[in-house]
Amino acid sequence: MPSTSSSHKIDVRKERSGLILLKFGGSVITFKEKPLSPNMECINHLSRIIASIDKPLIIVHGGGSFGHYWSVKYEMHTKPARYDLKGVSVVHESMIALNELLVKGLIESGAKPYSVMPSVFMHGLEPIVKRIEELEAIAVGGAVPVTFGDIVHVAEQNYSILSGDALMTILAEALLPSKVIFLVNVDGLYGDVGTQNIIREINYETYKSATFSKTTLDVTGGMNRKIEEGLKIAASGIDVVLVNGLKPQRVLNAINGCDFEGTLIRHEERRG
Ligand code: IP8
Repeated sequence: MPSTSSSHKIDVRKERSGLILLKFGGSVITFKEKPLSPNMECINHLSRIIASIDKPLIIVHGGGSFGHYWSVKYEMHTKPARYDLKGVSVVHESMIALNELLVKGLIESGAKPYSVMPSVFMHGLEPIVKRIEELEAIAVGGAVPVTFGDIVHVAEQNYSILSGDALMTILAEALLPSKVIFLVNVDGLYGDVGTQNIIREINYETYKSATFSKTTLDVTGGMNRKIEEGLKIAASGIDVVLVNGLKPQRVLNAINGCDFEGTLIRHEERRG
């Protein structure tokens, strides 16, 4: 069974470039149940943390009550299709609006965000590796690229939702950051329905053999998808952590590589 000890250290010996890839979950930076409502208090406290970090960093953010609200209304999914073009415009605009709120919060806190739409480094759903490498160059130079889940043009009149979680895997596989952190609105991955036990550490084997039901994972709100993406990233040899983004000290500890509270998806030795 996965470990449930109270806290643990990230294996710093495995760190490489020093780049940190950080996802601000939509449920952290917005109030998901109320359409188009940013959680400004949270945006501001995360912004202050980012301003205090002196490490190369790339931020991806989710859609929360902005992008998800409109994509549900216009029945748009992660499958390329001919969606209502009004919906395409509205979803895209809402993500730009949320990105602007976040970027403004970051600037006001003294960070140096540099907003980058996914279409800059993605050709539809395919990564443009050279463009992704530019994001790392920007981060190493001291600015913080901030990108986001979006609706992307695929071909002709086909568009697709590209989630921020999928972007995390794409960026991680291209850049092999030292650390990948998902900020979520819960304390980590819960072990079972009805218990408050957080799974402290999992890897591919323990996850597949453990008795998490799909229902359990769904109850934690989109956690299943994060774990699946996290396992893909861990397969590239990178530790992935899930941390409660509403608890600033935990976020800071995870970024700084100190003991942190949350779930660690332990890296696998790199294949090939
Ligand atoms: O919140 C979704 O990104 P996510 C983006 O990371 C849109 O799944 C446009 C719904």
